[in-house]
Amino acid sequence: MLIKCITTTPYEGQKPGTSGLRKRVKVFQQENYTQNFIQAILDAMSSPSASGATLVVGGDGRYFSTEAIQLIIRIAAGNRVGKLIIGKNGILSTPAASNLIRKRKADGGILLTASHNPGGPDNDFGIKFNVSNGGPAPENITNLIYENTKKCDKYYTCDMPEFDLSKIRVETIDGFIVEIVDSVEDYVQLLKEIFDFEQIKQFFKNNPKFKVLFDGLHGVTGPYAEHIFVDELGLSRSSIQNCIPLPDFGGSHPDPNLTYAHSLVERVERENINFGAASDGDGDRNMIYGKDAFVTPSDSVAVIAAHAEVIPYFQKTGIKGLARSMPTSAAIDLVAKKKGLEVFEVPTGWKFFGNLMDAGRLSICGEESFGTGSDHIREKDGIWAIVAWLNIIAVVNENELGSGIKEILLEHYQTYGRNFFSRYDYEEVESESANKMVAHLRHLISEGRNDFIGKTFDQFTVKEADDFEYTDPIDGSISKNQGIRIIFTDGSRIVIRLSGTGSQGATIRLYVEKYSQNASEYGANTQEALKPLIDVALQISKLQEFTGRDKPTVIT
Ligand code: VG1
Ligand code: CO
Repeated sequence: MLIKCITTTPYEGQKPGTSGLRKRVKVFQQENYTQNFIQAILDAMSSPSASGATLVVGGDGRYFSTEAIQLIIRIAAGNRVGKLIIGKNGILSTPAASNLIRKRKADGGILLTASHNPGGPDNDFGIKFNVSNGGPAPENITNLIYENTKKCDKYYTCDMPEFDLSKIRVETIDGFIVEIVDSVEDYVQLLKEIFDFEQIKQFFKNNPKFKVLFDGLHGVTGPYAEHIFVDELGLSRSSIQNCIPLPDFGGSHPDPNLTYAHSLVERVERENINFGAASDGDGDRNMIYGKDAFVTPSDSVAVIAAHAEVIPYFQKTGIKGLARSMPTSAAIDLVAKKKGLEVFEVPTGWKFFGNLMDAGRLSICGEESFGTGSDHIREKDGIWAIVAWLNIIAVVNENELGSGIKEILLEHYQTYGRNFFSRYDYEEVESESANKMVAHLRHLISEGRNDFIGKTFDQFTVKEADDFEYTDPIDGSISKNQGIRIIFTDGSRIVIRLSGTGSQGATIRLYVEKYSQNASEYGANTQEALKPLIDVALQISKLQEFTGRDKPTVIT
């Protein structure tokens, strides 16, 4: 194996965002663009350095994945990486990759995904680096990767024929080991250790009228779902749809929400399906949807936390603490309060949960963006959340079928009150106007602060306002400017931040939350309940004035 040093020039803008580097495929296809970034990742590794390290490699199978994996194999060999563990055909869901890193005690992993962003030659690709705990690299490492990209003038590679990714085996090439592993097996094993598969299976057997539909949206979860829902839990094949992973996700948006998972939503309503669920391109997001009952992700994680004692894994480990990302509704905080647990509020992005989990202070956490998970791995986990709901439903209905998704939600509201929550996304806004809007908001809450606090808009009076700053309780690292928060005296809240996962222009996210303990409101329509608050958010932010947008691209 002849190692070669190739001269290259740095590219601008290779800054990892909320979850890795995400750009158009065409950007990654530029000469040495992908090579530079991979070299920058390997150079950011220390203790151990890349030389001699073991890395897991895989992704959601989107367009350009196999080309990228061939590059990674050669550059890893060029940097004298010890071993690569690669999912068969390059396929690993993000949760499965996180599990594999932990199980095999690897030093990290390179995940090839742009999550829920569309795929194909004209759409997005992404590369993310995870560290040895199985979680996304923390900010000090992503910053280092970025610094490395800015001065990247060479990379190491070697001459090697195309590596066959389709056969499970171990190959050693001059001391460099490449192992191709089954993409699904270890992950299924993990879930079987966490949940009571027998009880769920029995529940389906006892209640043949309880209908389930899972939608893989042609993302990576198809093979995982087939194995778990059909082979293990005994559901019929017609209980899963869009479960063949496609490099372009069948031309659609692999994002499990009411807009993009509409085929699931329509079937659930038309066929009276009791339990509908979907997952995103790389398998870390989930949506739970029953007839007439959409579960907001903020509620979903709160419900799972409230019922966690029925899940065998938590019976063993106990529930160490709960957490949510800042824009996520405070529904889980109320569960923590009732159970006497610690609850943490971290910036957007899963990387902030890892330290708390490693320190034994966090068991269950979630994000409003359809992300739910636990300390079984260090990524959010779509199928985990779906099976968690099924495990809860099986136990709650042990004696008689009476509680579906809707009943469980209502019962939750009766115990804890209801946190109405919605997010408005304004996608591909001109960066300059988005930045101007943020500058306007920063000005409002800083210099103009004295007259802003106490000011009344419609029925809402401003109590506090800030740009969220997080100090990691474990390592003390500080993350600034994580989103503008405006909190009103009645506990309602507006949050505005710019997305860190887009690949074109800017995406403005506007989050609104209102808490109610009035039982007559629990059945209310979310958009109607939040209308006055949304109007105030638009008034304060001057969003329309700055961006020219009179309505959002997506509402969740
Ligand atoms: C979005 C979500 C965030 C999530 C991230 C990655 O980030 O808001 O909650 O962690 O995507 O999800 P942003 O910066 O665009 O708001 V995924 O499924 O890409 O790994
Ligand atoms: Co994802």
